[in-house]
Amino acid sequence: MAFNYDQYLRLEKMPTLWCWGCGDGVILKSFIRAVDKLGISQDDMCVVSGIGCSGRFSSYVDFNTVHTTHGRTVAYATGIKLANPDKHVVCVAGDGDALAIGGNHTIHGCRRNIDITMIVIQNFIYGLTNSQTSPTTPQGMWTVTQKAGNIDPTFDGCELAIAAGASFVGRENVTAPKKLEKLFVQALEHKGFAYVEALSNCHINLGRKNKMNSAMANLDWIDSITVSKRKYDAMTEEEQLNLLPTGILKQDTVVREYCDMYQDIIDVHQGKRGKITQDDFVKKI
Ligand SMILES: Cc1ncc(C[n+]2csc(CCOP(=O)(O)OP(=O)(O)O)c2C)c(N)n1
Repeated sequence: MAFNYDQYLRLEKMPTLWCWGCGDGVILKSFIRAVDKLGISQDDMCVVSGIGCSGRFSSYVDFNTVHTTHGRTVAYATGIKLANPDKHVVCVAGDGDALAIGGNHTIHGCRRNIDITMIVIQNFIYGLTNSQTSPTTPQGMWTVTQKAGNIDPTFDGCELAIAAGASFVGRENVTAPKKLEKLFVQALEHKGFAYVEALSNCHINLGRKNKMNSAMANLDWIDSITVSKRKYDAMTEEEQLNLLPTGILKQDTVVREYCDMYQDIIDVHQGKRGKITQDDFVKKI
């Protein structure tokens, strides 16, 4: 029987404001299936989104939701998680939201390794505001702010998250919704900061002047630049150039999670344990 999404949706908000053929709907449905698979109660889930097409995510799902300011999902989510460590807290942000205006918050969420799942909807462009260059726009592409072609070097959000200390980093493509669902399950099960990049199409704003002005053409292009991590690792550096590996790119289950460490502080103040020392952070291998 086909999966029934109704229980998890705010049906009064339908139809969505997303463009016809936008990958954001695929990501939303994959996420809902992941939550359902894990049996997480809707009351135990909080979705925090920023501003952008991706920001609409929190309007459509029937969980606890917060539609925050541009680039500030991680800041809000950190407060929510520290006050409710037993709940699942998920950020949803666009590539502009997560890596441009919100880049600093993303870095420090990763560094703290707080138990938040961050879904970055990576469509390579500022979608909502009509095609400005984002940190992930490939060099040479047309944007409304760089009509002669983008000269800015391109950011790899997953590499950034790995370097900043996120304990789970993964990437998947909307053309593989089952894999995306599985990656969301793994990220939600992981205790620590999970950075998940969902590659999505924006044929309306990225595609319109970059020779892929249909959803299929944009998705074909995304397919052409993605390769599984297993295959990617077997390639030479030259072959890897301009390709994005998919799947789980990093998982560290040993490093301590921030809410757990925060509990240590509470315990110190309640006289339940001695002061925190460097030994509290020695990795158990
Ligand atoms: C502080 C602030 N600066 C700028 C904006 C304007 N703005 C709204 S959404 C957006 C970018 C959206 O791009 P992205 O985050 O990649 O999300 P998408 O729409 O592609 O999902 C911008 C610049 C804003 N709302 N608030």
